[in-house]
This record gives sequence, structure tokens and C-alpha cells, in this order.
Amino acid sequence: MPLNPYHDVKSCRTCGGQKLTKYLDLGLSPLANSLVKDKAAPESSFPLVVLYCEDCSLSQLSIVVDPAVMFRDYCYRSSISQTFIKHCDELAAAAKQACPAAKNQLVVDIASNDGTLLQAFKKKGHSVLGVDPARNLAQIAEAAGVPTVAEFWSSSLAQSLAEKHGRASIITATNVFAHVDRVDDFALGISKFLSKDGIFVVEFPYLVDFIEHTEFDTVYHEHLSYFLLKPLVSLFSRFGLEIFGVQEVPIHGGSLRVFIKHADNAAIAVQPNVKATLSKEESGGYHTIKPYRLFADRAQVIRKDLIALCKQIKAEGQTIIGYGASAKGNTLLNFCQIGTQYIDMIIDDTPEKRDHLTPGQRIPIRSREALDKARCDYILILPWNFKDEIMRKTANVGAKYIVAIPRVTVL
Ligand code: JHZ
Ligand code: ZN
Repeated sequence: MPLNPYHDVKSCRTCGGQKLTKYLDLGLSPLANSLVKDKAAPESSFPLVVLYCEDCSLSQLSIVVDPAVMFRDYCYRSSISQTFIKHCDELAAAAKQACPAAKNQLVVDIASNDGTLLQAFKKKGHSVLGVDPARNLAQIAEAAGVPTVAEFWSSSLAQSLAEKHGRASIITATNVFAHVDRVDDFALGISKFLSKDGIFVVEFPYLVDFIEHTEFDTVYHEHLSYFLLKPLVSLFSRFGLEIFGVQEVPIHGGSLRVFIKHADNAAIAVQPNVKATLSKEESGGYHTIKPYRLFADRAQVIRKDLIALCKQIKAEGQTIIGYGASAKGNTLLNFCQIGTQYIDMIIDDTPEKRDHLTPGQRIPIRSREALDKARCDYILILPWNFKDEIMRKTANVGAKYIVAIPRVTVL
């Protein structure tokens, strides 16, 4: 890792404004997906602070860590959750419905990970192309029949892909837009690569859900921005692109799916839900700092309650095992300073994560078999967004469950 792999944010990423107000400070935290190979390995921590733009209401981190450090070798696999695979099938169907012109033409997925979403389009007869900077994941996707370019999305990459493959009828980008620093160049790339009658579908964790459900653990260095719809309208319009529909979807604790087309494509009508969503954001008070400050207070309550619960369980001589060595889990555990004094290990079904230690707290990550062999009175479900799936697959353990978000609860 370079000595100083980050820079400070001086102005708003989407509007250039400089009135940035801090509302959440989670202290110093290591990179949430930088799993540690052995106990002696050194580790760097960086400030984890969220700012609110007084001009356009974008929430954003106060620093940007070099993306090459975080994303060239990536341990998160989209295909691990059945819930997400189902979500991808539904997304592919919704995209096709929104763009009848696409027929079986080229679909490109930005940040295609191990190719999970593109497999859904392939099943529907499309030719597909993935773009993802993680070289390890590109190899896995290729082996599964999804051609993948191991690069970061940019306008210059878009230009060269357009020359090589022609323009895409459908471009998708799920859970990546929040990772992007140069959002203007990202949008320029879309405008260059999207066919005249094509659509771009972008999906990201929605700020309204983030605030309403106190999902503060989804703050980590990969997530540079926390989006409302509002800042995106002017961003995309600067590149001749227009938002024509939105849909709230439950994945990852509540995400917004946004449909975008070339502004001069009159064949696709703009749906009333765009205006309705913008009004809802305004009437919800999200253009004022108040809900953000209350959210930060609630995060402190969760910390206090979770520590108290862990202490009580240990005092009763009982054991806690974590499930899901997720990025969000690492934010939670590091913010609460909950480590092996409370949690014996964390189970994860991702082969890449096993037999590593979590960043910061250095809790061992083990495979499912380890859970079946251990004594386990409580399972702390770190990816609360997949709570139902994890409860179903661990029902045989007979343990109680703890979830920390939206509030500390024992199930
Ligand atoms: P999960 C990731 O965050 C990273 P994370 C990324 N930056 C992003 O934006 C968000 O997703 C959206 C495991 N698991 O999906 C797999 C099982 O082992 O909530 C994962 O390690 N068995 C791209 O990491 C973790 O839990 C299971 O049955 O916070 C889930 O992590 C299931 C369901 C999950 O995302
Ligand atoms: Zn702004």
C-alpha cells in the first residue's frame, strides 16, 4: 500500500459546493474488506467521517482512499447470497421491460463482480460484457462464461469499448456508484457507450433508508457517496442523460433503482415517480441537516446497547458467534470495539474470506462447518440485510440471534 493512499475531499463531488458539514464521525477505521492474513500483519486505519453538502444534500466521506488499494483484489462475491441472485433475475426482467428496443443486444455491467447479474441477462438471450477492476473476480467470471474487462469504468474505457464492441443497449451498475469519486467522468462514459435507444440502470443503497433505519454500518471507505435522487438529476443532465423512472427495492437494506436514457430519446416517457420521489425527499426533510444529526445520535445508542448486550451475555457464561464477515460488519465491530473478548469467530460462506482475520478486531473467519462443531448460544448476524436467509440456513443450530440495525434486538 502507498504511504499516504488517500486525499481529503475539499468540495462536493456532485455540485462542487464547499459548504460541507460533518454529521457522523466513526473514528479511525481500517479498510472494511482488507482481511488480514496473519496476526503479525501490519494494518492502516483512516478517518471515517460523513459530510453533508448544504448546496445539493449529497452525503459523502471526508476522504477518498485510492481505489486501486481497495478494488484490484476483492474478496466480496455477489453470488454468495441466494437473495441477491434472485434480485438479479428480477432486475434483468425490469430492465428488459423498460427497454423493449434492447431485444437480445449487448448488456454491459459495470462492477460486474463474479458475473452474477450478467448471468441473469445471458439466460434471457443477451450477449454480455462485464467490467470490473478486480482481477481475481474477472478470472472467476470468465471461467463461468462471462467475458470481463478487468478495468475501472471511465470515459476513456467507454470510448475504446464502444469502438471494439459497438454501443450497449443496456448498461447496469449495481452497488458501485457510491464507490466512484469522479462521478462526472463516470456519467460521461455512460453517455458515450449507451446506444441511442438504450437505457442505463443504476442501483445504490438509498439515503432515505440509510437514515430511517440507522444503517450507519454501511459507512466504510468504499462508500464515498450516500445518494438521494436529487443530486443525480443535474449530474446526469450535464451529460445529455435523463432520469425517466425510479423504483425502491429492498436489497441491501433499501436501494434506489434509477432508470436513465439519452435526454433526446423521446420514445421513452418520463414516469411520474421521478417527481414524486424528489418531492418525498424534500418533504422528508432530507435537504436540511436535522435528520442527519438525529441519525448520528441513534448510532451512538446502538453502540452503547450492543456493548451492553455482549457484556451481559458473556457475564452469563454464554457464547456469541458472528455470521457474515461483511464490510458493514467490520464497521460495526470496529466502531463498537467488539472483538474476540465477545465473539469467538465469524462464519462466512465466501471461500475468499475464510481463514483470514477481520480488519481491526482480528476475529477469525471460519467456514460453516466450524459453527456446527462449536458451542453457540447467540449468532450475531452482521449482514442484517440478509437476516432471513441466514436465519433459515442456521435454524438447526438452535441459537438466539442478535441484529444491531435498525436497533439492537434479540430474536
Ligand atoms: P453483504 C458489500 O458490502 C460490499 P457488505 C460492497 N462495497 C457494497 O457496496 C455492498 O456489498 C452492497 C456472507 N454471507 O452482502 C457473504 C454468507 O456467508 O451484506 C458476505 O461476506 N452466507 C460491494 O460486505 C456477507 O455475508 C450467506 O448465506 O457489507 C454479506 O455481505 C449470506 C446471505 C451472506 O455486503
Ligand atoms: Zn453538493
